[in-house]
Amino acid sequence: MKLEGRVAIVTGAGQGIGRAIAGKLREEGARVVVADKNPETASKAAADIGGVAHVADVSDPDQVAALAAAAVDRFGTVDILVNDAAIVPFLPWEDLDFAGWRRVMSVNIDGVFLACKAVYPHMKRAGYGRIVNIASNVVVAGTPNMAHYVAAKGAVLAFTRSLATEVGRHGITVNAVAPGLTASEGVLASPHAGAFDFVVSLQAIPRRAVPADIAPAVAFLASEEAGWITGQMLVADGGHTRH
Ligand code: NAD
Ligand code: 4PL
Repeated sequence: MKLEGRVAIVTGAGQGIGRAIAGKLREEGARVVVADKNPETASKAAADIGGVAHVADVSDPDQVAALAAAAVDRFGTVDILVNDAAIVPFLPWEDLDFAGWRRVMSVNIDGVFLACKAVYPHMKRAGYGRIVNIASNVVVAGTPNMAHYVAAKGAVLAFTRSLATEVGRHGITVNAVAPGLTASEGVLASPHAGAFDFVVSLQAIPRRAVPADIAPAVAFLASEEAGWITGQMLVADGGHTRH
């Protein structure tokens, strides 16, 4: 098992892609903190995969600090951080207002910043860390009806590259995984579900992506053996986009 003994925090792990990632890291031997703002799904996912639930809104600095502290209290350190929590909106440009823009920024990029800040002292002390940020292939495809989300994911990608440069000397890698349209609970309950036929027609592999398609890329980048890969974006989208 690639992640035996490692301690991982996965945000947004109550459902969807985050939950699949948390399950995969657990299967690979990691001790996993299943973090989500939703207490019900966090508890259920943690019970199902054999992880520990922690309720936290990643846009709240105090809650994110408490999340990292709880992981360290329980397991002694944090080796792996997966920033998956995000709002996935469907909103045409003409209906997008500043409050909606700010809300998406506060979760989708501020949340990544806060979680990285909270775990960094522990990774620096250990001289080891693996940070994997969930971006999206929308930064390559220019997907419509979510301009604020696309902008935030572009920020996640650029931040990934920059942070990687600053923390590499401490044995910490920082990478992004970029899924394409994926049948998570959130997407299936949104107007994005109507885009599957079109998106599948653009993919090299012509079927719907499911969360389990994304998790292995994250587990690889979270492993010790991926230590020479940093500042990168690994696109897992069935060949929809190529960059
Ligand atoms: P989802 O909506 O099914 O699940 C998201 C989870 O994040 C939920 O459990 C939710 O409660 C949690 N969450 C939301 N805001 C939070 C907050 N402020 N604090 C803590 N937890 C919060 O979403 P998903 O489709 O599984 O997406 C997961 C990740 O994958 C996101 O980063 C998303 O942008 C990315 N992504 C998704 C797709 C897709 O098509 N599903 C494609 C590319 C990238
Ligand atoms: C191609 O990240 O990557 C819709 C919704 N379509 O959230 C995404 C594509 C969505 C995507 C995404």
